[in-house]
Amino acid sequence: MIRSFSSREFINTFLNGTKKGKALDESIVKAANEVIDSIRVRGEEALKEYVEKFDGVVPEEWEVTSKEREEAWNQVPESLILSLKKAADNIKGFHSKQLQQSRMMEVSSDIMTGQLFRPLKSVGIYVPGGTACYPSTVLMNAIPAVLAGVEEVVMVTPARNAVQIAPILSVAADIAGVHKILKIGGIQAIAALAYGTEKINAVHKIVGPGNAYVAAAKSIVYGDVGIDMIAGPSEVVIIADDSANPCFIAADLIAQAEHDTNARTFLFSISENIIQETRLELEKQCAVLPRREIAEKSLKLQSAAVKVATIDEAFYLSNQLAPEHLEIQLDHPLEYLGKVQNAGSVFLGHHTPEALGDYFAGPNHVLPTNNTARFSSGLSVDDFVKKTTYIYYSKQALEKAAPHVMNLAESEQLDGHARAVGIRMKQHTERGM
Ligand code: HSO
Ligand code: ZN
Repeated sequence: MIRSFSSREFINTFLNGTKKGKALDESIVKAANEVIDSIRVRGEEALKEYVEKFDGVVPEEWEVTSKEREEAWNQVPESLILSLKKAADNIKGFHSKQLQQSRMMEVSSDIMTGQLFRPLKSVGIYVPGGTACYPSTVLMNAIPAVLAGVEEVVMVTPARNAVQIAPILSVAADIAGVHKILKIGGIQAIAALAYGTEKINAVHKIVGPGNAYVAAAKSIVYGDVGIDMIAGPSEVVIIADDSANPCFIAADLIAQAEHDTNARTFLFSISENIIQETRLELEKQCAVLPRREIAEKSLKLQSAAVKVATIDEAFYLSNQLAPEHLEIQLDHPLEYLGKVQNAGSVFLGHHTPEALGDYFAGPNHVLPTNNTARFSSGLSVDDFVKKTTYIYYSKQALEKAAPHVMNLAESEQLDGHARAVGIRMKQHTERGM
């Protein structure tokens, strides 16, 4: 069920032709544009129309009340609440180390330059309802925003029959510190967050995963508000040699494949034996998997095993692909970190399955997909802060810099710029300073 490819075949099949254009379907973009334009222009009235059209019922109020949020706690098992809290602690611990202080880079009585770090004022977090209703995603998106100091973190998620959102999502939102939850999903939710309505405040950035409609909507509103990324299907690369356990490899490939039929799973190994045994294990483990159909389809269509000649070749392929997740199932895995150029997140050794990072270890599970780890990174506190630079020069410092600034301005034929400096020099001399 996992097909074999040579390195060259792998690159031709999985790398060439996976560009973003393909991700957004034209008819979906058209539909999204229509909904967004209506809500932007007509506000609440249009929002209600679309919620009714797509979800059947309009909630009485968009916002989940504090009473509803309290009640949700009684509907989630204690043990699950404990696990969510432990995960949240780890995620907070990891992300709090990403916080940066505003800083002066150069300080003298003459010259100061520096950077101010300021949180975004308001952020929207999209959380899918339906089958991909993941409390872990609430934690991963909201915790860095709250830590960054965002004043208003608003989560949007569709309600079942316009009544209740999934209690586990509400509890996760409380644990993460989400300020407001709105019962809206789909394109409508993105439009309402981006442009606001009479009852909903517009936010400055929208993050979080969603289906093709949500992805199209995010790409349309981008520019008027910030967005995190347009996520493609989830991916994992596993690099393994004979020290690896084929049961573990197969389990991790399946964990990825069960996400959806487009999820992509790759095994690069110097050992033909490991590839063969992993294949057998995949059959065995899929047979007893509740999401067997999804996983098998994904494994059949979107997976590859590549027998490589050397470990370096495995890393070469992985760096070309820039996978969202990279598992290094080799002994002494830390020694290989230096070979990683492009990857969203790396899982080291035989006892660090991706699932550990998806839920619990602390680093974010919102990661760049579809070859974008060549130039971008997973979600972090940085996504929720702006950096404003500042400069101070004294008279004397400006005097020293003036000839250079004026030279550069004149070379660009921007006399106004040169004069803005020159006029100050003149005043210095006229006033005898
Ligand atoms: N593997 C997904 C995250 C996730 N897994 C959520 C389980 N729940 C993308 O990194
Ligand atoms: Zn996962």
